[in-house]
Amino acid sequence: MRSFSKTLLLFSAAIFIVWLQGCKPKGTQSAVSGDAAGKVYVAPGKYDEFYSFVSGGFSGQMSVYGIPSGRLLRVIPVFSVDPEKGYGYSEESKPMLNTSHGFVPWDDLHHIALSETDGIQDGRWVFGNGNNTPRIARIDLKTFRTAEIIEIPNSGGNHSSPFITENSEYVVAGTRFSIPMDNSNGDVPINTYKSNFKGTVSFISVDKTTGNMNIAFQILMPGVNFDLARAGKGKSHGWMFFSCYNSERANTLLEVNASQKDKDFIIAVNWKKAEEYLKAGKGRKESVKYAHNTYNEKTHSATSVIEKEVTVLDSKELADMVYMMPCPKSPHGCDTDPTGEYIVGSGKLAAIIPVFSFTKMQQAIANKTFDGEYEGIPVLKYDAVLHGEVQKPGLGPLHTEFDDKGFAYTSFFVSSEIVKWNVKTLEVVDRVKTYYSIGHLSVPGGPTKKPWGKYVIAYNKITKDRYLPTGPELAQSAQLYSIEGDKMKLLLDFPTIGEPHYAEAIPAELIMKNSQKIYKIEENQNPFAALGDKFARVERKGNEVHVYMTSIRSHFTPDNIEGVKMGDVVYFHVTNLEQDWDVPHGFAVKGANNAELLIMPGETQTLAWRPERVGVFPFYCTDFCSALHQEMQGYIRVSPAGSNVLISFGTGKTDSTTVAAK
Ligand code: K7E
Ligand code: CUA
Repeated sequence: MRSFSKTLLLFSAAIFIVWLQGCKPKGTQSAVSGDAAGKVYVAPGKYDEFYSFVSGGFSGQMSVYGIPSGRLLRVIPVFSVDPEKGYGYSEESKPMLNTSHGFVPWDDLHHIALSETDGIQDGRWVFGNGNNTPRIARIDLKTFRTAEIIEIPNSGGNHSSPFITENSEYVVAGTRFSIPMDNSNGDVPINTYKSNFKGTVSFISVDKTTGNMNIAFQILMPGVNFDLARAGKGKSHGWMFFSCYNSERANTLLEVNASQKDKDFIIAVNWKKAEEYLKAGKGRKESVKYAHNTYNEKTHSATSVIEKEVTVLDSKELADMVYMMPCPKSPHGCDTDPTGEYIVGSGKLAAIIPVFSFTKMQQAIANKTFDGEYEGIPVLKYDAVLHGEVQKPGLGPLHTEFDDKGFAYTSFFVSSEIVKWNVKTLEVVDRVKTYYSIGHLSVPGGPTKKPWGKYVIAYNKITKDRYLPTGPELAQSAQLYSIEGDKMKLLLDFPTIGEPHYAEAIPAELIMKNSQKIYKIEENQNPFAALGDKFARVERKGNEVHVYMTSIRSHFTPDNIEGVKMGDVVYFHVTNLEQDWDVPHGFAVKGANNAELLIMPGETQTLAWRPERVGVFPFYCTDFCSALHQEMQGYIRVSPAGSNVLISFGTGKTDSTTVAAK
């Protein structure tokens, strides 16, 4: 009886949905079943089950969402300046964006890699790539702040990056554009591509304790375009797999000229072998130039060092290190399953999905089952390394993630769907529509040895009618599906920031327990810190005026400053004396050609200001910090050059307002 009325209810709900769709603009579909809301509802005051780290694409940042609610928790500034947090504006953070090209305040962040121990996400760090000016960033998940950025030399467009090995031994980066190498004469005709342009893949080591990155070695590769990659795991640990396109090595109109051959390659790199060659001194030291920037948690300051050398191993000269597996056609995603046995290549223009077998690949290498070579690198016979092909999966496969039950989920851009298939039998078992034109997809833990499963999230490229219109540009659209049952179920749409490509989700408990609440004031080693109101002062050094300022609810010390003259550079070194969680103070001054500072409890940050006119300039706290936040303000007086107004400063002095400096 109960089930009958339930069926009736579902039936009438279905009619209602059909009726609803009829009223919607063409193309808009909901297809959500009745219990979806309950599945994504996280009650006020409750936490989400997963953090999802989402790349910001052309925003250059990373954003953090709670899953299943789809609530935006934070935007982490990485490669782009962020005035909200003073990132790239404060003197302390500017060096983070230094490169061999100078200060580059923007990038294009596509891929996320969470650190792993034994192939399982460990919640320590998250890495992201800068696609434009080749860089990799490491974000510390204690603070959700960018801790390190390393530039990649011999690279043009760091797309195939960062992909991480199962114990975070390396994050790996393949160049999207092949280019003349940095130490060669770069001034060559572009149509000499085939002779002068080369590719590289870089192995950046990650220190087990500190996370610090270093370029361990680069492998010189044929001049193709590297697209994506995945590390082997389990039995294939020690190998890295890269997809590449443009095996035609075209340098113009790639749309046509790089789509000639019906197969490109998955390139398999034996990095354990590369390590042996490196140890045996087979690497070539090459002079290059790249920036290596680190943020020091004690001084709250970044430093940038220009490094001058990199070790290169040549794939042509060193045997048994690199092999090519033919892969139809212009592969994009290259993904390894949780066991490490299967390697999935997703050819954007292919009608099938090829799945390669690591065991067969090992046999083919042992038996030298080659199909000639490509630029000096052995090409393995397609049939010899193939586990099988997924037949009629959909149109335009891009990326594949895995669950904990032996299933793969592949995104299809052209046919706008996620297709679920059995990794062993290659049978398609389910498909759902995405709205619209999905790019990457993400299963929590999906790229690791231990997928957490439960959901798959679609990151769609086209939004059209999913949200209220907001002029010519619409919010990017992500969609959450349940994968707990046999059939995938759409639960939620949520808007995202920038243009997300990849994202990785991880159980919240692996991160939240380590989350830092404040910076301890007694550990503050910023050379410009004022560790108490009594240390607040203003000092002139030639035409530099250094204001050592403190902030605490609800005043600045000093809040009246005089004696600045035209031609001076004023450095406001603001120390936030608070030691409570979630009490940042902001700092902004009228007319500054700069952003605000947002200073965390116990931290010191510096704003440089070059006054361009005489007058009295207000400054104030930008972050609503107490009932008297609006009172948290002050004045700085700027006199003409050559004026005889002495430096003086104070807070709460009502007679002459200020105290003259010695
Ligand atoms: Cu958008 Cu990984 Cu750059 Cu595919 S990539 S979608
Ligand atoms: Cu401090 Cu508002």
